[in-house]
Amino acid sequence: MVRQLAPADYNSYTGTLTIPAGSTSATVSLTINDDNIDEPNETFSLNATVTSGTTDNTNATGMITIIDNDDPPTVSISDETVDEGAGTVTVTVRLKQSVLVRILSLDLSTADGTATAPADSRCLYRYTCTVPVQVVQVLLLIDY
Ligand SMILES: [Ca+2]
Ligand SMILES: [Ca+2]
Ligand SMILES: [Ca+2]
Repeated sequence: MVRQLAPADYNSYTGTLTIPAGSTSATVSLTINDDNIDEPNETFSLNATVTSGTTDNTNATGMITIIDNDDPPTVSISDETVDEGAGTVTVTVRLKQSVLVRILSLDLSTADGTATAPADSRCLYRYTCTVPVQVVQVLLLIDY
């Protein structure tokens, strides 16, 4: 009997295999599924239990490694236009062309253009300022 369960990285497999007398091997074909996720190489195992015949061992395991073929995601930051009176500006850090399966950490910093910090920040007309850098809100989105 052969049946396949829910597919993901590979299709699970259950079946029986016969190695004929006079032979030293037989093969089984397992289905590997190509996804679009940048991820570490993945492994699964094929396990066998001897149900008839005489062998030195009754169980054997083979490890299958699936080598990832997807490029890592590209990071981009949105360009924004904001009114001076808005107080804050929301900037989007976006990942393109991949689905995130690992946590991605970014260090963020601002750099002066024609605007300078902190003079052009929201602290301009305040006597005290406790915000060391221009405040930005970051929203991490994922493009599928
Ligand atoms: Ca995969
Ligand atoms: Ca792929
Ligand atoms: Ca992949």
